Amino acid sequence: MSYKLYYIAGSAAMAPYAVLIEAGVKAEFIKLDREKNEQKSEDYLTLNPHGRVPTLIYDDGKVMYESAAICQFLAEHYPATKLAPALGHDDRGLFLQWMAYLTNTPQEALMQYWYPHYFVDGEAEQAKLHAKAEERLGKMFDFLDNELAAKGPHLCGAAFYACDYYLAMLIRWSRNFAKPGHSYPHLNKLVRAALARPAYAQMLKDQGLEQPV
Ligand SMILES: N[C@@H](CCC(=O)N[C@@H](CS)C(=O)NCC(=O)O)C(=O)O
Repeated sequence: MSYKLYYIAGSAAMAPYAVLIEAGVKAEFIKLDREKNEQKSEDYLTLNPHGRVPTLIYDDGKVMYESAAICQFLAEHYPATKLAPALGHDDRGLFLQWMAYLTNTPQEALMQYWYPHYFVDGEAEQAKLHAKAEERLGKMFDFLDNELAAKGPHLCGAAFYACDYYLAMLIRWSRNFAKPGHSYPHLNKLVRAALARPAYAQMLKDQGLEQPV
C-alpha cells in the first residue's frame, strides 16, 4: 500500500508524518503553502472539505483526515511500529484515553490560542481568548507533567506510543508561551524521548523545524 500525506510544516500533520515514516512504507509527503492558502484551494477542498491539514490518501484513493485518527489508523495498521497497543493489551484503554484527550482538549485550546479569529470577532475579544487559552493550557500542562511524574516516563508508562508523538507536537505549539510545555521537567523528558526516535527527528528535518527542549 502506498500513501500520500498532505501537510503544512509544523501543523497537526507533524505526528502522523512521524508515524508514517516509522511505518517504513512508501509514502509521498505533499507540502501545502499556508501563505498561499493552498489548504483552501478548490482541488484540496475536494479531499478535505474543512481546508485543513493533515489529509491522508491510502489504498489508492481512499481519503481520511483528523490527525489523531490518522495516527491511530497507521499505528494499528503497522503493529511492528509498536506505536499503538493492540486490542486486549493492558495499555489499550489508556492509549485511547490519551489520543481522545489530546485532540479534544489541549489541541482545541491550542486552536483558540493560534486561531482566536475562528472563534470570536473583534481584536480585543480575540486577544482575550488567546490569553485565556494560554492560561488554560498552563493548567493542562501542570496536569500532564504530574501524570508523567507519577506514571511516566511516557503517557501510558514504559512504552512509547503515537499519543506521545501527539503530545510532543502539541508541546511544540506552546513554544511562544510565557511558560512553554517544554519547560516542564517531565514534558521536557517526553519531548526528548520523541526527538531520540529517528522518525521524529526526520520529520522535523523534512519540515525545516526545530523542536525547542
Ligand atoms: N482537528 C483537526 C485540526 C486540523 C487543523 O486545524 N490544522 C491546521 C494546522 S495545525 C490547519 O490546517 N490550519 C489551516 C487553516 O485553518 O486554514 C486535526 O487534528 O486534524
